Amino acid sequence: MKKKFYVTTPIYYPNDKLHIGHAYTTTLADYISRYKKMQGYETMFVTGSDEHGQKIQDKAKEKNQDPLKFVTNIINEFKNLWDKLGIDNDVFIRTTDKIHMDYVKKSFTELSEKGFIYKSKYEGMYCKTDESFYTETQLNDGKCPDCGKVVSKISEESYFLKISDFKEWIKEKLLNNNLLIPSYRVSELVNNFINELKDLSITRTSFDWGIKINEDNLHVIYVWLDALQNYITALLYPNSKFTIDEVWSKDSKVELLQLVGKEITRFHCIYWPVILKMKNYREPKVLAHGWLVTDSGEKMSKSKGNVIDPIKLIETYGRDALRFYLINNIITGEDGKFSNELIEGMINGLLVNKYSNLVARTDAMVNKYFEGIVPSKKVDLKEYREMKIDLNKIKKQYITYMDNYEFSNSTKELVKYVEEINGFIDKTEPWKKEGDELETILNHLVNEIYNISTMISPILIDSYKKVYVWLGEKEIPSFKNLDKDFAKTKLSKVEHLFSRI
Ligand code: ME8
Repeated sequence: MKKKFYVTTPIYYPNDKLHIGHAYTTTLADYISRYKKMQGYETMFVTGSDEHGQKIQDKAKEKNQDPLKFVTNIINEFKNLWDKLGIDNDVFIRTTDKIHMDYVKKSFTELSEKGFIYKSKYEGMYCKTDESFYTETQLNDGKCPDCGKVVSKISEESYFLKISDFKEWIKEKLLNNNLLIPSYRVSELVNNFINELKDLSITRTSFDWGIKINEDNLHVIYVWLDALQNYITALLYPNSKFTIDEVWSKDSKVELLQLVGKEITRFHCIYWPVILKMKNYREPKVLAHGWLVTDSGEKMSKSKGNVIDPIKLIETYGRDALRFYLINNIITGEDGKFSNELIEGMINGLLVNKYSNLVARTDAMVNKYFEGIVPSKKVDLKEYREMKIDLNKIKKQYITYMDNYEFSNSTKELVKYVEEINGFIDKTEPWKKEGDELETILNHLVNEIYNISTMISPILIDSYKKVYVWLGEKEIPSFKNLDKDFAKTKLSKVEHLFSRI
């Protein structure tokens, strides 16, 4: 039976267009999902939109639009972006879809019946931008610790989820169960949130743009209980490849990865595991990545107005270049900078000089010396031996990084490989060679380009195809098919891969 892999991104708020930060998370998810497919997994990849809540309702009102109409327009832009970026998700879940809403209502009833929900009164400091409550001690100078905006004191009747009953349980899970990577974020979470863990307010009466509960018609479900359950309800959609039980039951064999930005780790690593536990399901596995920041180190966010539109970047640089920058240049887990200068430097220095040129030079030589037909390996070349290219070792190291979700390290391994092959050209100077030696050099080059392009195919989704067309390669990329010999292949015309900016 095929191994199975389930990967999710946060569902983003459609209060505005998405920016490069959202593109970052979704690109990582797409990368790991395509990689797992190459490894022979059956994969399911979910992304979507988190459509309820006061923030959205207010924004729609500002525009004089019905909230559903307002968000639907924005969601079409989400989908357009994912399409342009080559995101290959299976399900796009909207929290306003009936499938999701019905489940969330039923879930409220189920959790009530199990005794995990009670009605009381909420008093606390609320940040509208982040849709979350903070205790006085969590505030920064009286302002929201996440976005820095003014919070307001709120007092209203609310239903609560008995999260605090699970304080010791979740602490133990966080400390011992690898629930959250990178692991250095665990102590942050335990120190800042677990010790003060309170029950979670899960309904509101102050706005009505939300899922109404069956039990009490004044209350709508407050965003996080609604939103987090998307990771379950996505499995009820017609395009779902797996069932809820397959993914979430305690004895599930499905490999799981939930990508989130570090600011929502708390929700995904405290509340979400507890909700799952209440339903008698397994724990999640969360990877919390860092933020994309501006040159001056400021987090890019809609509320700060310093965001970059990924559609424009795709139009200027192409999606392969953008995907590569996000995966390679931002150290997975840490904050990383993005600017036009930085991506242009990467494109010129790496994608053009090292990769695209390697293909163009090899193509030119095979055409010039052998009329476009890849020659055979004739001799054992000293320069090749000395490089000590060990494809199995490279592959193993690359796979280890990927299986540990060290995305930026995985590409470094491939960059090293490309650099060695470029070094091989510099050392052998094929234009000065002839006969068996020349044939052997060019044969090596073509075969290595195939290996590199295959391994990089989950990121450079258009470029690898151009290389495959050039080589007449019809198979879909797979680790099993590496190390082929293209001797005697008639090369097609190669489409240009990357241009200098
Ligand atoms: O939080 N750098 O939605 P959201 C990197 N609806 N990633 C960034 C980023 C940045 N500067 N800015 C945003 C929500 N992101 C909730 C989630 S899930 C059940 C509900 C990415 O639209 C990152 O993944 O505010 C972050 O966690 C997410 O967008 C926040 O998106």
